[in-house]
Amino acid sequence: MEHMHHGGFMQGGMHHAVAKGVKLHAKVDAVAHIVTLRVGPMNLPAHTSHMKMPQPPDLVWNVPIDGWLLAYHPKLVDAGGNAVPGTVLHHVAFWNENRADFLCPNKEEHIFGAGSEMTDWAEVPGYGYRVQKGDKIRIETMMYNPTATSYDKAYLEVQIPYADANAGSVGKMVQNVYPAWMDVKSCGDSSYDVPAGKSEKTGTVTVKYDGVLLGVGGHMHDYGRQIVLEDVSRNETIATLDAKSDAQGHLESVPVKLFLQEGGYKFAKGDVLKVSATYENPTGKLLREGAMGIAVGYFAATDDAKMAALRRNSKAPHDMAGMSHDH
Ligand SMILES: [Cu+2]
Repeated sequence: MEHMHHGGFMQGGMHHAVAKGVKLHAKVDAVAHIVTLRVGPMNLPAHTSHMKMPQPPDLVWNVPIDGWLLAYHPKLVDAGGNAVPGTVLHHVAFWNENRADFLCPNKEEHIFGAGSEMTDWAEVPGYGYRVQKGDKIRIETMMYNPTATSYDKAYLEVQIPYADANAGSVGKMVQNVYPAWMDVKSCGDSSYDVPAGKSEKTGTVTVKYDGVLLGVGGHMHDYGRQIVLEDVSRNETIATLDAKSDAQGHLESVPVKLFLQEGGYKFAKGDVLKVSATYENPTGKLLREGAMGIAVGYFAATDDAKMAALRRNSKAPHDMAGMSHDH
């Protein structure tokens, strides 16, 4: 069977050599309640594009706890524990193979992602992502090295604080959240071509559950300028996020807007959300698959029991995304 590129968040249509010897190592600190995932070792020669770089294979983390994942803190280190700059991470994406996305059920639930900007997913006090022991989290990592320095035996480390469901009162206080990826490509593959100059791309997605959006950030690539999220059904702008870039237009960060004080931004089943991404590409050339435009937030459902329907058995095929990537 043709093995497609899964949820297609970032790897659609790309061919890479597979890096040898890259393993996933998971360490659980049951006292501090922190899981540390480590992907490596990876050799990253200077001046190597993501197409030329042999890439780590997809790795699967078997969740060893019943509870909630509360935050994701990514960093890059070498074998001696010294920091390696985030610029060599093209992206990393975590997918729960046991659950479908609540906005785009054709995709798996995409529980964490980061690029060169090394987005830190901070804890939202009182909320967490529910996992069950044995859940399979697939980790897709893509590296590159645009710098003049080669890195030998680099590791991607992600620290994940968690709460234990079986630890009495603590667990009972955590409310379930679901990652909300609102993409200008709607429920398709996220990458698209960005033309020279200023351009805008827009997509819509329909909310299928009542609930609240607790906050929203964004994911864009270089030359990304702005993400706007609107609730078309209510004729309201939910958030306007202006990206921060360096003088060359390389993306540094996209701000996060929180709605916690208002108790979240209310979504009703049937609401149509519109996402727009603006790019200003100064290279004078069309950049093939160079862009993404995604508003990323946390959603809490009014009736959480309904979200159980998104669970899939562990035999869920990788190609559930139903997207046609060319190989
Ligand atoms: Cu991306």
